Amino acid sequence: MSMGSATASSLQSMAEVSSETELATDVAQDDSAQSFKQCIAGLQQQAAAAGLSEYTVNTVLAQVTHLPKILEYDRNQPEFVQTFSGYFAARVTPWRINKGQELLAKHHDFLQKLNAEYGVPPQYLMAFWALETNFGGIKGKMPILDSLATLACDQRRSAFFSAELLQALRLVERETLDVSGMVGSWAGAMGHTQFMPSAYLRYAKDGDNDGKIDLWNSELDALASAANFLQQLGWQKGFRWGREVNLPEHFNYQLAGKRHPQTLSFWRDQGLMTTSGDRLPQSDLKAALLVPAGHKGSAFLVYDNFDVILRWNNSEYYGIAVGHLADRIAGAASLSKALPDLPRYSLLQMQQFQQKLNELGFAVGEADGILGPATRQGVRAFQIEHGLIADGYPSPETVDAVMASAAPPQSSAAESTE
Ligand SMILES: [Ca+2]
Repeated sequence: MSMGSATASSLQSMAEVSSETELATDVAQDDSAQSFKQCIAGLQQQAAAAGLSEYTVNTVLAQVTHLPKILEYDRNQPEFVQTFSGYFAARVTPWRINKGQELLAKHHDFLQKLNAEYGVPPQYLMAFWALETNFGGIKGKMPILDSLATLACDQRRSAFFSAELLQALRLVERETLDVSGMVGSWAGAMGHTQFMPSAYLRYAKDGDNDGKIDLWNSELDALASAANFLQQLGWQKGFRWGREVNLPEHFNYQLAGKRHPQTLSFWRDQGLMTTSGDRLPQSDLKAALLVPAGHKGSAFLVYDNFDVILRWNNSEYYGIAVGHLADRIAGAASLSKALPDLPRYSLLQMQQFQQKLNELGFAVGEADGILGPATRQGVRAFQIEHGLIADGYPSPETVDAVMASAAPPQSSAAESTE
């Protein structure tokens, strides 16, 4: 889920980082305990007004606890910028392909039923399941109500988490859940599929027909819920997510980017080929071209269903990993190119690089260290002007050229890329 995109695996490393941070003084803790109490009183009023039962309002909600470590997770920023190669290699693994195939066989009949009902092929459900919780292996252990209450009473995203907390309480009532078993990620995502409370209420299904929807303990409930969720997000039956393609020599990389979809016929005319060397079909189907690791890495054409994957978790890396893992579980070959060895920039280096691009007049927006569409666009414009391959990827060559442009920078991001 987007708010739960802090999946369990990234949570573990965050926990390691933040365990070293000591908490505030006793005085500050007294203050925050007092304001938390007041905040909960306000939420109790909201819950009562929303029609939740007196027991839920005065007992369940009254007993939630402030968890300062949740705020540490929320504030934590990674030190290094994630590369596509690093992200992909950690998520599309031989173990996951094998396990996905095993589970595909185990649940074969049920998955076929889901495919008929929701139009989502089984391998995609396996891929989401793998990326969200490693097939249920890492579902998160944070108490959901405490986590959501802590975030609801913090000013950063209070409205969002207050709403999710009320939905979580509604869920407790509807499913008669035992609150102590209601655990998940620090940001409130639950069960095999890491659904936020609002998604659980709205999209979860009783796959095993026992009269309850249990995303923690029932694999069939989780799979049916994922299929229903994807259908509701707009999954187009009979279409794939995308595919890896080969680009011709001297390809015009200005055509790449999520924001520039073109028809398959257009891409065919540009000389794009399948990885087995065939021309693309003539078709009005729209597809955008992604080159997430620059011109040395694989290129992908992505269709409408890729956007559906991004509605589950808004990250192009995530979308490609889910799509490719699904293909692999269904028996497809690995990527046609090795993952390129990409430089590992610190967040600070990437921010300095973005700032420099802004100073040079290549507007990349806020220098947040994130390699998003605006940054790729600005990098591409710089590359064109400097006769570099305009793939929008900050290769060491590009970073060197940017940082060496015009007035000498305060520190060179290129130095540590060696
Ligand atoms: Ca059930």
